[in-house]
Amino acid sequence: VETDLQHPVDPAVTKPIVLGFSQLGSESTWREANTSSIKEAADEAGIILIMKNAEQDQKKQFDAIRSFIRSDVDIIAIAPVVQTGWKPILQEIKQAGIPVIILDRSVNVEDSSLYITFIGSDFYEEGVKAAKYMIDKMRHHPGVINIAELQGTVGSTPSIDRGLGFRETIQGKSNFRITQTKPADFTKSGGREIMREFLRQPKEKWPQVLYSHNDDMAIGAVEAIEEAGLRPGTDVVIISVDGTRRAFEQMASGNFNAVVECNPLLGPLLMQATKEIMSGRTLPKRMVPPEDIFTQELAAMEIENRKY
Ligand code: GYE
Repeated sequence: VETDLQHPVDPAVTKPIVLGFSQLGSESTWREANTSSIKEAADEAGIILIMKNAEQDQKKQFDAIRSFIRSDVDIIAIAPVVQTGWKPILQEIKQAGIPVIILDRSVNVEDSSLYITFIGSDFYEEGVKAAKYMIDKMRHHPGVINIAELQGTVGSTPSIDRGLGFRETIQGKSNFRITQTKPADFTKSGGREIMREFLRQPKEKWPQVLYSHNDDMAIGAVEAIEEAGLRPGTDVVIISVDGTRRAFEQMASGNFNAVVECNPLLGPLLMQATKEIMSGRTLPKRMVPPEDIFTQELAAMEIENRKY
């Protein structure tokens, strides 16, 4: 072997890590904050990021992942649009010898060796928090309480688990009834549309509480509620999830009553995990960012602290 004396190999100069990231879409304020956080954190960490937006289409995620495999990235991160159907593609990645991080939403696979770690919130717990707030808030309300629910993307972990945590918490409390529930895809326009649909139904079905799986849909719903001549936050108690600055503004103005926090700023954690995996360290199978619930009382004060 000849050594190149003019260009000796400097062990201190290592190649930057290349991370392929399949982002599921750009449906919400949460998602925008998530995408920016990942871009910024990659920049800061000196990691080369190849990001592809799948626009809510799992097949596009598969295409993106295959392109990452072809260009031989060091590591792949996936924010999965829905939680089923991942086994074959994860096996392809495994065969290519590339480590995988699951981010934000989870995947339903039995073989947990198909990914290194899952970084994301406890959506079930978020549903529990929303229901507990509601039960307390409505404790003096006589009679049956109608609940309308705006679901997120069908088959997505946050929608499934936010629904489940909420339902299991109100189970056995016969005065609480979910009278209207429908997916609105985590979008503001979806929320407006479906809420209008709910309010076209007979008044007996109208909700005293709206539980929305994210802020954007709830903001859309506020418009529909006002159009119907009802006061959001008073005639309809509104509880939503994410905790965006916009949601805090809605709380401060009295339209939303409570917001369960779900943190999108996962970039720094993702980059840290990436570096640790590349340097051969083992990571916990699950990483959950700390999260809170906020109510109207403190909203105005908290607005300026919101980072997304
Ligand atoms: O709550 C919603 C977004 O997967 C946690 O997706 C995320 C959810 C978030 O569109 O706003």
